[in-house]
Amino acid sequence: MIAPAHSPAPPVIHREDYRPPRFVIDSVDLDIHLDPELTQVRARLHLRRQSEADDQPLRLCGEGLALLEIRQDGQPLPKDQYRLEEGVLLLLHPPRDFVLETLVQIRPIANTALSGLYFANGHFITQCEAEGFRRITYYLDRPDVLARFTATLHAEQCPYPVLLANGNRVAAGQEADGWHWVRWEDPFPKPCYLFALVAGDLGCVRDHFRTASGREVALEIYVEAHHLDACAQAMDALQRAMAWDERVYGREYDLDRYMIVATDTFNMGAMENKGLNIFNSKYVLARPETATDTDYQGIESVIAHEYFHNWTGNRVTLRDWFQLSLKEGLTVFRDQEFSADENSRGVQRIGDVRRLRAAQFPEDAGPLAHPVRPDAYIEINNFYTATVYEKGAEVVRMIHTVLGAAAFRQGMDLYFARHDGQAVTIEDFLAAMEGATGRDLAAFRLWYSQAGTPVVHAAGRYDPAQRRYSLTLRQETAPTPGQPEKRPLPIPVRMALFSPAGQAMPLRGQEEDEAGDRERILMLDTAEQTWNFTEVGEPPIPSLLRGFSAPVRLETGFGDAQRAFLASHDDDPFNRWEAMQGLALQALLAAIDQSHGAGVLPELLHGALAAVLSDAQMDPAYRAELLTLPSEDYVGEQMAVIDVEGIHCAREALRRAMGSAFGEQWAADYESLAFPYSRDGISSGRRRLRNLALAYLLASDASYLDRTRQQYQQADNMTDHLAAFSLLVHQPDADVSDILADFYQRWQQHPLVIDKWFAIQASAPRPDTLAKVQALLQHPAFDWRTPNRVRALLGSLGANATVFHAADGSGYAFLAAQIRHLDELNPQIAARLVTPLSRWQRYDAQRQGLMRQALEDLAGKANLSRDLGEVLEKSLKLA
Ligand code: 0A1
Ligand code: ZN
Repeated sequence: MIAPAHSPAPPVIHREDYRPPRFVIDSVDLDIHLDPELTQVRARLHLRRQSEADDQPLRLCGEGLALLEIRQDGQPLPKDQYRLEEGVLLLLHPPRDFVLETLVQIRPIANTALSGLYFANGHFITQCEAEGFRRITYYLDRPDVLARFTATLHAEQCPYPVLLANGNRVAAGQEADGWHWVRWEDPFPKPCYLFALVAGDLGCVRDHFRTASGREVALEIYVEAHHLDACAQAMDALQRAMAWDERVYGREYDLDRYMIVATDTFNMGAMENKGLNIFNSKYVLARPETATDTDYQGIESVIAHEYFHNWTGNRVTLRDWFQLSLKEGLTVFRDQEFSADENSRGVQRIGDVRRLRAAQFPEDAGPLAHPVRPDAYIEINNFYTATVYEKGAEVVRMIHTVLGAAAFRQGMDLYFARHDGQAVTIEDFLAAMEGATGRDLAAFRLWYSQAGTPVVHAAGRYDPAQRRYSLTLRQETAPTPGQPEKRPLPIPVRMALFSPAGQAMPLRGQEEDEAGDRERILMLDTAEQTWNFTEVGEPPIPSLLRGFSAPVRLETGFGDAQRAFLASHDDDPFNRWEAMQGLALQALLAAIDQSHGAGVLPELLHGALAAVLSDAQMDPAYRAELLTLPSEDYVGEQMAVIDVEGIHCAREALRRAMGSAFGEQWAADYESLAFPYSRDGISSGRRRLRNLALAYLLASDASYLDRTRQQYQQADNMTDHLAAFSLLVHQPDADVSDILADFYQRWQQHPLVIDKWFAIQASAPRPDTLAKVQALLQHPAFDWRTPNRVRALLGSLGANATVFHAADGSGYAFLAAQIRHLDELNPQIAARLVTPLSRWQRYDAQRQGLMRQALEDLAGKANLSRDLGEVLEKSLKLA
């Protein structure tokens, strides 16, 4: 009998084990013959040993490669001079300085993991971050090896007229049998994770940008020919991002050509390959008929994000993958600031914080919690997380806050001056900030190494005799896996004090430098600290953590009276919104607690809503934010044990109550906000508010079903069409099969719209949803190999609280079965889909048992991928 094959536990990579590379690669010359079935990659690497004393073998990474030839300085390498091991090509006695030439074969059509070189929808695409290049050729696949790349691509002219790679197109020609070739040369040394190639039949939208120093840069967006009309937003956003980076950071683009390629088959949002960004088509293609306002917004921010990487990520790159947030946190911060400058700063901040709370806070509180700079990983692809991206951006934002914009810019200038062309660490970034400003950021380093979300408790005391107000802030952070003890962090708390009449008071204390400003940043950097404000004539109402100045949970001990006061008087847009959310949250929690269903609006909430509803001067997008209830997930986050049903019922009841209490205002808004379609921010804000009004009307009055159907039929843009569609499909008991069929019929030629069709059905809070999703797996348009489609169906189901958390565990078992299947095809996406199951500690005992059971069943699977294995192991460890 043959013993069951147990693959050895995959190695854990530790940050502390970092060693500089023994060899550098000066240049890489790739010659690639592209064929979906069998692609041949010839690579010439000029390698040089770093140290005279070193005589260790050379280990090159390589996965799934068939080695056909190997030569050293032009001569075939004898078999006893090298060894092929799992994932490694070992050269036993390499010279100090030599050219290694390998020829390997790969099968792009069989690459369903979408890492390395793959073939999908008739195109060749690469994705090399983090470690995909080793699936293309043998290489030192690590970010601190920077080489000059040349790539010559050969392919059949007919299906693949367009051949792209990084840098400058230097030569091209025809070959026998209808083949052609193009050679690309990238003058900037780069790590291999930034290598890219694309081949296919693509059309191109061209424009240009003149840099501040007067260079013309050709801008090219490559899409399938039928999408050429859908690239305007992407092009416009790119030009605005280029101008912004010059204006705000003094950074110009460096090549003569900037290319963007859109593909329907991509694991992530987009990728910043040098001079040749590859994008999920979701973040490029938009027309008013097919893309919502949210889609347009997403395009603007992802286009900017990838563009900004050219300096923060590419010109200055990473020493090792533990430093991932050096490029990601910084670049998210930059794209958030860009969007804030281009749109409404307040609305942007609210959205950024909402995302942080929805994705990062739960991550930080669960079994997958890790610091912004992790200490260990098994599979780096599992660390492209909300913590590395969004919390990383918050840490950069705090540094920006404490230094001020001008000093921060000096720090950035020094960072680029010192490290252009280098592979560096988060420490180098902080040292540049310190070097340029003379400020000490020692304490801030803890934000990079300590996981978990701090809780800040605030308590105020007013002494009328002394005319003094004392504010005490106390912080604590709960243990996270591997970090039982937590230390106090430096937490900048931006604050103001309001008089009972609603005026921000001058702030005076013992320190001389206080000129009586009306806003201050308190630096809480110990476990507990008290600040005294003097000459305070009346008991003030504090506005704390303005603009969400630190990624913490704030416990104020406020009552609804203070919240209602701030909801009407706070001049900080974020805190005003926060106060409104707090009022609604308290109403929901009270209703859940007393199981009374939130059928009546508490008086203070009623008053606050009425004030916002009657304020016609307010920016409609901001107004919509103030009138939107906290999400079910956010309410759940505030509970010791998440009561899925209770939250849903209470929130629906509150929506109904809000609908009927203000029926006339909603109806008036709905009518008066109907404007001809236009793409500007005011118009999209109006659409948002108008669709919110419709949602409240429909929640409280079933006769609005007809009006909703009418909007669905008559809308001239996807925002309004989809809003109505979603309301109809999410009706708990309406028969909407005609609408579902109609929508599919209309949009079947548009994959991005069909993704919405899948997603909205899978997020319906209806008892028949699981059966529906089960059936949709068999739908001809469902495709396991297209990540957007899989996310639309299975990602949405996992986020659909009442269905996924059905008390009988059917949602858990279903999702686990699908993940098991997906892991065979695309481990990265499979591992990501586990997230909702990993949060089992937050539910009641029965659900906990069922969720763990689903995780354990998955963990017992044969041939688990490293990606899924790591996530399951960590999810189950925390017993
Ligand atoms: N660096 C890209 C995101 C990205 C990360 C990993 C990928 O494959 C594993 C692909 C893209 C960004 O931040 O935009
Ligand atoms: Zn990024």
